[in-house]
Amino acid sequence: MPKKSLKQKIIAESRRLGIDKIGFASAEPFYELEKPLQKQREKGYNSGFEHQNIPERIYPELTFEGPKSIIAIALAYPTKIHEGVPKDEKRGMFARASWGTDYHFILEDRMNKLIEFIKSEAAQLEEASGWRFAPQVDTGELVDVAVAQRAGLGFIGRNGLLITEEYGSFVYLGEIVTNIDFEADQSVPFGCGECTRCIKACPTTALLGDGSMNAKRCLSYQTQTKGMMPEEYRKKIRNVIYGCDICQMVCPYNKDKDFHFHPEMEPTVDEVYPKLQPLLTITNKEFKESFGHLAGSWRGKKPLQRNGIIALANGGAREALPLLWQLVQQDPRPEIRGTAVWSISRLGSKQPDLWVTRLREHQSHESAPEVLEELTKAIIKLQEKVDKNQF
Ligand code: B12
Ligand code: SF4
Ligand code: SF4
Repeated sequence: MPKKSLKQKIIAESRRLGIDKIGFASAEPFYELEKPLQKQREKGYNSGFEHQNIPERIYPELTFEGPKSIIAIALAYPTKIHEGVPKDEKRGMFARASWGTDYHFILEDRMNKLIEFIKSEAAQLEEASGWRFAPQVDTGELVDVAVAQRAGLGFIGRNGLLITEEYGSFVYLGEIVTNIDFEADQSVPFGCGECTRCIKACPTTALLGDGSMNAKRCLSYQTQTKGMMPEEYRKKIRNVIYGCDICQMVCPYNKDKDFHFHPEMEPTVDEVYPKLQPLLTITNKEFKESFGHLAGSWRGKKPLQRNGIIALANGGAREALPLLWQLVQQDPRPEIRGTAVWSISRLGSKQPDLWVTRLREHQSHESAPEVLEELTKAIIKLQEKVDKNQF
């Protein structure tokens, strides 16, 4: 069978399987990424979540010998929730890439089905016995946006993300490296023009202007770390306890983009806008049941709880003070105690003398350096308030 007709059959099948966009690229090395990847590493601008072996990122032949093509796919995800978000109590928010079932499972499922289809087509062909497939999404060695760009799914914007014409950047990406030689699609030219909206809107100046970023300054990264969050980022996350959507929300290519093609991706309000106080004392079992299927739970509950404590302070939730004080006294995790101290220093300013007394008292029971540091800063801040009130 000529490869062209196989390609057409794959495209038709991809539609049937609920793959929103598909493209074909050559499996030539990604030489153009070598310098940016090295530079990012030298400067310490990596998040640490990306695949660490740079040659494997550049050379698809290190995935398996003799790859010829890469099939790139994109699935569009919703940006608006249909349910209203109740104003009952303070809630956090997961960024949109963590709405519904973890996209890794959804894309893996689609790619595996597509591979099955190609294999079933191949069954009639002798040459097909040696065909190989390596599907990957996010955690694989390749740079997903670079593959998608080469395969013609869209262009890489100044926010570093793959922007498609039809769905904007609110798409998940995956790819299948294969040794079938497909005709490659045309890549899409850079489409940002003179626009710099995302760069101006990024609250931490993480975006460097050329599509690259200092990932350590990105709020998405900061919400996924396990230790204390550096103070400069705490107010900036507002109530978002996982990820950040700002450089996508401001992008003109994303205006009015909101696709609900995949039932598994539909968010429910209590999952993606969780009530913050209950989140802070949830057991591991409850956490797994309520949030375990979200992409944003991959680092476990601690970072989300830490961010939830910050979000309570950012939302002025004084009603949470008793719970925060309980955490300071009882939680075994220093990051949780330390962050709760910080939130008390902001929420306790109506009764600064009470909180100075309590926090001073607590200093003698505390041994973790990060908590002691937060206690010192909180006491100074609240004492200033006490002094000011006396005049
Ligand atoms: C590590 C990682 C992160 C890190 C670092 C992000 C980063 N940009 O490097 C953190 C945690 C911060 C992160 C955040 C997010 N991520 Co992320 N992340 C990844 C991951 C696993 C690796 C990325 C990587 O290799 N970076 C290192 C190198 C490649 O980046 P770089 O040195 O800056 O190089 C870039 C520039 O040089 C530029 N470039 C090169 N040549 C040219 C030419 C021109 C003209 C231009 C403009 C640019 C350009 O392109 C290079 C590639 O981006 C990928 C999955 C994968 N395997 O690829 C997902 C991935 C990029 N993430 C994704 C998503 C959804 C997000 C978030 C939106 C999630 C959220 N809501 O919080 C944010 C967006 C932040 C942002 N603006 O990038 C999606 C993006 C989908 C899309 N439409 O592009 C991916 C592809 C996962 C997936 N399979 O769907 N992520
Ligand atoms: S995700 Fe947020 S913090 Fe990260 S680059 Fe975009 S706007 Fe900046
Ligand atoms: S906001 Fe503007 S500069 Fe940024 S990615 Fe979108 S079009 Fe490009």
